[in-house]
Amino acid sequence: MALNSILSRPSSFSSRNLLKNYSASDSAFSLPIQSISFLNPIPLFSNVSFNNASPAFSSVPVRAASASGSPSATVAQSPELKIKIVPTQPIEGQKTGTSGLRKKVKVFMQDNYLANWIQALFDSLPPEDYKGGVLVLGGDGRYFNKEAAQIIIKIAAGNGVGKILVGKDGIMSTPAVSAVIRKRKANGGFVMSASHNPGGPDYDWGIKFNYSSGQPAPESITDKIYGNTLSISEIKMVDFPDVDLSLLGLIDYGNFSVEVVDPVADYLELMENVFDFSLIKSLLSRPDFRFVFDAMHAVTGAYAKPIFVDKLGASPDSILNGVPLEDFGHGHPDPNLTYAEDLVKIMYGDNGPAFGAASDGDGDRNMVLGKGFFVTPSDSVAIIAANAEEAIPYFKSGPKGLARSMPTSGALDRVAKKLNLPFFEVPTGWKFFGNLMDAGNLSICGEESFGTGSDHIREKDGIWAVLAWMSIIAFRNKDKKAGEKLVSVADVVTEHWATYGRNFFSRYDYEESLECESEGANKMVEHLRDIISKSKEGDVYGNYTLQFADDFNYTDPVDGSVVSKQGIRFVFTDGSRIIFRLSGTGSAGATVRIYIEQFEPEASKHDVDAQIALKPLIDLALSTSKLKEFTGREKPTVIT
Ligand code: VG1
Ligand code: CO
Repeated sequence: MALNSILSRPSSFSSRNLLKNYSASDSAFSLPIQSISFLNPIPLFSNVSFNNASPAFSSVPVRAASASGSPSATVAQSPELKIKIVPTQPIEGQKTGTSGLRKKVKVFMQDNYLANWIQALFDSLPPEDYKGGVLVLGGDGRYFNKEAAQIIIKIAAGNGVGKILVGKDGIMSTPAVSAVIRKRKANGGFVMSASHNPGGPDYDWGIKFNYSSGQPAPESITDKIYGNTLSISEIKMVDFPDVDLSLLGLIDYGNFSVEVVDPVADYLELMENVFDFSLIKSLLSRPDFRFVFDAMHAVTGAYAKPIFVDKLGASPDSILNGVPLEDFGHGHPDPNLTYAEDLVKIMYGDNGPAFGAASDGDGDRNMVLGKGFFVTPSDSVAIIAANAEEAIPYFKSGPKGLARSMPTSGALDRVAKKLNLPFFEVPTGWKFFGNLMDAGNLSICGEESFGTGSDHIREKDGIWAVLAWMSIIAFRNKDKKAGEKLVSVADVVTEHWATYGRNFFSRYDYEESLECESEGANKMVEHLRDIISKSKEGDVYGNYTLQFADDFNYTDPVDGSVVSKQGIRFVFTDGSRIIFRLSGTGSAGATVRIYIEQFEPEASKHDVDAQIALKPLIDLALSTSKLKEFTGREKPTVIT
């Protein structure tokens, strides 16, 4: 019998028969399984009968009071847990991408698929990093998280972890997991999420691992995990019954315990230390200021009400899609102009509110909008950095340094220059910021992909970014009397452009689909690599003259580690850039991303639509790459 099928599921779990319907041997299950290969599947726990199980403990564990103050009881005296060694075989294709391992949920539901990866992870860590230690477990509430949580808990117990802190119902946002790891001095933590990818039986699932600083595991660890997935032969686990994650409290199994915690408390406390909540409250309680937050039926649904409504006084109807759902209400929980449709309609509609924001599946991304006005993420991080010292108490001595991912526009560079701050350009993916933060060289950073954050944790942070923007708007309006015109989001952005110049920026995404097969996308990349190998300074591209073209390499200034091939860039003499990358967060096929940027110092030319301002460069990007020829794609799926 397979592990997945012996795990008891809550009866409320609607699709508990799915596994039966989609077992590895079932011919009906043909699409996703093609991407994985079971070399010789040995079902997990094949020799264990759960009904007459000699459960791994003899007395029923008792839930006791937790740090978060829930029901108190006596802790059960349990003998040492019995560890079960379960034979397994390697499964191909378990290599992590930009942020964790992401696959179709049905791939993860295959026998041992998740269990193998989790065991490979423990096999990759030095024992002192987890034996008897504390790990955090959270997730975005997506389909399969409930089962996955039980698998992770049982394997953690089997590998000698001392304690797991789990968010109630398995819910905890990515930034909150990072915050809890840091606050509770845990050894690391898991996030069960495929982030902005859609969820539900036909969509995606994912897992990320963060280590003790709260930072996403670096490639040195993820490479080791991948290596171990190729040679794994056994899984260590304890087969106690599923843990009830719906009640707060401590469940003690003797040498292992599970503490179900409030996913919001530690995170909220941190936010109260970073920001001036009374300043933000003064803005949200103004009758002439309206705000709306779209949680996209994802994890920030659990955070929005306690923070924005209960603490900061926003009206309850300012939260849209505030209940986390396993399939995100059939939505694509990616906060951009295409997928955050509900919010965009409101903000661009008649009588729209002054401020709108959205967050993604796992709560680490953000989109900020003013009334009928979109703030590009590249501008957003620059504006937060420029205003942080006066508007956000955490930065009262000024930021230590600034950083952005390579494709993100140069707006932040200009702020760093003006404020005379250390500045860093890193590859795409939040894991590259952590070392700079730990070394005390970096405070505020961001990515063009709706990720913004600071060294208050080691992940990008959607709600933090919204609170940062609220702080800036509140600070600018703090002396405004009722009836006076308020400084708007658009005012803050246009003033910023007037001071620093405007970096016009756009990203075209050709998202994975049957039409965008990996083969065409890979050939396009080969073609581009061929061009850059022959290119030289002074080459003429339409109206642009090439300064250089390369495939971005990065040497971490703190630990000296090197990563290469992080994106093909064409940089022109006027500072304009065209960048090409393949996504590392998809679950099948290929997603091509094209990033286009051009700087405009003249304020009189700032009030132009980015698509118009960038048209010549966009055309150049499409013709140089021969994208249509290689991929057959006529149009991007998402334009930012
Ligand atoms: C994308 C973004 C990248 C971000 C990553 C994880 O990666 O471009 O900037 O760090 O997603 O974000 P890629 O490889 O698909 O371009 V999240 O919120 O999905 O964890
Ligand atoms: Co995310």
